[in-house]
Amino acid sequence: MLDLGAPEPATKQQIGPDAWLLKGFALSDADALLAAIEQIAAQAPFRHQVTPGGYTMSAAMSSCGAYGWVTDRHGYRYSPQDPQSNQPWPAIPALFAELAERAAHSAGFAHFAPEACLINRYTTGARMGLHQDKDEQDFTAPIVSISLGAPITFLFGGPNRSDPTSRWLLEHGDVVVWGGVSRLYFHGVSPLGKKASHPTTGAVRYNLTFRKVR
Ligand code: MD3
Ligand code: FE
Repeated sequence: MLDLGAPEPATKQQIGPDAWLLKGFALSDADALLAAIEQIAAQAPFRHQVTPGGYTMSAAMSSCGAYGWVTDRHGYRYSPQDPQSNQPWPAIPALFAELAERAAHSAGFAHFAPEACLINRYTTGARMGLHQDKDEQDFTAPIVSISLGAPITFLFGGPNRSDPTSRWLLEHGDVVVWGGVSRLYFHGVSPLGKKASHPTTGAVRYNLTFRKVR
C-alpha cells in the first residue's frame, strides 16, 4: 500500500521569523478535538481567572497536561494542580500531542513534546490584549496553537510593545507554530465579533496552545 505519510497543509504561510500559519492543518481532527475539549472541561471547568492587577480575563480558560497556567492576585505561574480542585490537570490526549508534534515538525521543529496545553474559550466580545508569553523556562521550544470554532483577528507585533502589529484571521482548523525570535513577540486577539460564528460551535472560539514549560 502506498503511504504518502502525513498530508502537507494546503498552505504553509510564514507570518514572522520562524512563525508559520498552517491553514486548515487540524481541520480533519476538529470534531475529535472539540469532543476532547468537552471531556477536559468536565474535569477542569473553564473559568475566568483574575490577573495580579485585579482584572478578570474575558477569555475563559482551562488546561491539560503536566502543568496548567494559573493567574491570581499573587501572580502568573505554571501549576501541576488545578487550584479549583487541587487535583492534577487532565492528561493531554494522544491526539492533541500527536497533532502538535506534527505541526511543529512541519514548521522545522523536531521532537516537540508539550508539557502544557492551555485552552482559551472566547465568546462574543472576549479578547486578549497584547502580551508576551514569558512564564516558560525554555524559549527555544516553539508554541503551537490550534484555533477551533468562530474566526477571530489575531494581532502579531514585534519584540517591543510599541512595534506595529499585523493582523491575521485565525479560522476553524488553523494551526500556528511560533518559534525562534517570534516566540517572544507581542501578540493578542481582537474582541470576538458579534457576527463571528461557526456551524459546530456557534458564537464560540477555542484556542489550544501547546507549550514546553521547563
Ligand atoms: C505568538 N492566545 O494563550 S494564540 C495565549 O488566540 C494566547 O487564544 C491567543 O496568546 C489566542 O497566550 C493567541 C496564538 C499565539 C500563542 C502564543 C504565542 C501566538 C503567539 C507566543 C508567542 C508568539
Ligand atoms: Fe500568548
